[in-house]
Amino acid sequence: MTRKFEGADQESLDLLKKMKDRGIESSYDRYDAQQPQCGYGKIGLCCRHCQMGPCNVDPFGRGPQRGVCGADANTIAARHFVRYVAAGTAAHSDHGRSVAQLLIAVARGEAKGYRITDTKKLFEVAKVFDVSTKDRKIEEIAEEVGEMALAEFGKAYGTQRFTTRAPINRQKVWEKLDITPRAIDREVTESMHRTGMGTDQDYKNLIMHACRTSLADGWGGAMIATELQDILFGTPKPTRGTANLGVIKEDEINILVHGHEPQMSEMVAVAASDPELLKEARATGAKGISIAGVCCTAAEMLMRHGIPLAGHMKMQEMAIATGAIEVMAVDIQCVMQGNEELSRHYHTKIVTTSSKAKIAGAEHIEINDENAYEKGKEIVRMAIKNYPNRDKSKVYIPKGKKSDVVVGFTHETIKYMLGGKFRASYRPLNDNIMNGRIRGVAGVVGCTSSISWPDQLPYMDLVSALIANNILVVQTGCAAAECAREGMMVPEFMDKAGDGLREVCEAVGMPPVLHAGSCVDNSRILISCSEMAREGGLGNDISDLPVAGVCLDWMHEKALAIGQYFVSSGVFTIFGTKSPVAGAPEVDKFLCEGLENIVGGKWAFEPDVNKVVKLVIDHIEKKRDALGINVKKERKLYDMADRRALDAENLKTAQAGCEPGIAHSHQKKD
Ligand code: SF4
Ligand code: MSK
Repeated sequence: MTRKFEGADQESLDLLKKMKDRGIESSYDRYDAQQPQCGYGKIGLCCRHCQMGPCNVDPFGRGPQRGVCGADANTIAARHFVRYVAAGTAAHSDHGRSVAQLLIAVARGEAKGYRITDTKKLFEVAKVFDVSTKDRKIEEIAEEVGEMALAEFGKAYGTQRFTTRAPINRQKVWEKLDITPRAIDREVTESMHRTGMGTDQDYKNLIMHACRTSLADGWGGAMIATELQDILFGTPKPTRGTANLGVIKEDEINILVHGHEPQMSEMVAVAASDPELLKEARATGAKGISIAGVCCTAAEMLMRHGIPLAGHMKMQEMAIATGAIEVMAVDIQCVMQGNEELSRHYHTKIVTTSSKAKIAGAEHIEINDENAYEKGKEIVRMAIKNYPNRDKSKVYIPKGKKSDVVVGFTHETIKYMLGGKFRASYRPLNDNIMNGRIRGVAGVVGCTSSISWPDQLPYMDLVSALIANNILVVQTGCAAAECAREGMMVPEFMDKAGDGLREVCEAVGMPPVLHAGSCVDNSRILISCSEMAREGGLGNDISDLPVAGVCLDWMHEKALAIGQYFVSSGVFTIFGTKSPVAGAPEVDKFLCEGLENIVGGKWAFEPDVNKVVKLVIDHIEKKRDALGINVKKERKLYDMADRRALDAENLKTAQAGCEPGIAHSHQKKD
């Protein structure tokens, strides 16, 4: 494939050009080398779940229509989809499990360097878990909360406790369908069991289990990760920072932290400010030690500490190719194995830190709850020692954009910003949606991938169009990082919003594009949606809200699990690729149409960004119509009878403490 090295994101393109000129392979070269990729696999028609296979089904009807065991296209595609969801759920949830274990260790005084930061959040979670807080020490409460969280993974009976945070009507939908998630490990295990040879062979039954498994992610493992991380490291608040490759410092020792769990990155950041290590750093001639983040670790560090964001998933190679990285410390998920080979062309050391995620050829410094601070120091010292090996002739740090960002818009922040410290509530947001200043809310989340060349900025195009149409955008993960780099996450960007949205942003002083965290933090969006439904005026279930979810450039299984838990929670969710089950039109139709009548949410798969914009707007307007909040007020000359009727209505609504016209919808539903 012929690639152009000029266009949008010139910084990344310049670095890719340098790699190419030096004969260094990138993920884009590997992507090209993989073409044409397996057509069966792309559309969900390849099964290799047993040794009689791999089996393919010919989508054109010219070849086999069943696998050796007799599995048809629907079964094969649905099983393929369920395994995606199960793998994504496992990834988020295993992350959540580590955080629960760390919380217990901290509470027991066994984790040096960590502490409990947000006791308010601890009390909130304790309430959901029925943990008594009366006359108890913080450590006692934290230990029991940690134990309860850990029990969510393997308990023999009962369902996920965080599901009780959903609106009552949503909980009833799940109960009726018997998809309220049970133990997280059970749902993942059952997914693997059902999708093996000779077990579940009814695509609808399989997809309903994908719903339940995904809910064990969003309202289980992922939510545990987010909430317990907030307890340990602090619930993010609006914080300023900078984003893009230009945050890498030419005259300092650069350490990149990459992956997902803040356990490692927090300790490396703490160690980097150790006076003794700073002294050692300066002795090498460097001006200091600089930490920057890549991928979702970047989001965690940026929103809690303002530590700069170097780039999103597909920029990890470009960051190394600046030639100015002494150490890239990684933990879990979204770390390319190609980094190790790439690092050998520079002086960069790749350091793995998790026992679950080693890379052949990379250095391994294992971080656990007990040794994290000491190991963090070891990593920093390794970077200091490596600094003299930097080859200045290979250093190229793009001097282009280095964007300011304001991040940290959790559901708590949104509530406080809109409602004020003493009356924190979603009421103003709901009111502004009802009066039409804000048409609705879109969650634009998820990955970036090496499928799209850097000159494509799909999230930027989408988000720009949505805010221009007065749709408030909430972002997480690498999608958020793309928009952060493009300077869209500052209050000044409100100038690009439609009049209504701009008016609200001006009044509150917030950007029209809100950064809500990493990919595991999509659970924050579920809570925001629940609060909006609970606040009243926008229906009484998440599926009634004028909201939509979008992920354009998805690559990880986690993204599909997130999409499925949004759908299962009642949200219309659009992915910017062809359907991963396109080879089985009945399964595709069930996901994209049938599910709406069952769970209230549905999928769409649409690679054209302009069409995605239209899908979001049309859906939001459809929901507004259904809520009756799109009624255009006609000018009316009131006669006396009309006035008397209006007075009577106003009196009635004043007695109910409500505004005219929205009396019923203002009442809290549960
Ligand atoms: Fe083929 Fe059936 Fe085995 Fe899949 S489970 S590989 S379709 S025989
Ligand atoms: S890192 S899962 S590319 S968002 Fe969370 Fe980014 Fe997607 Fe990985």
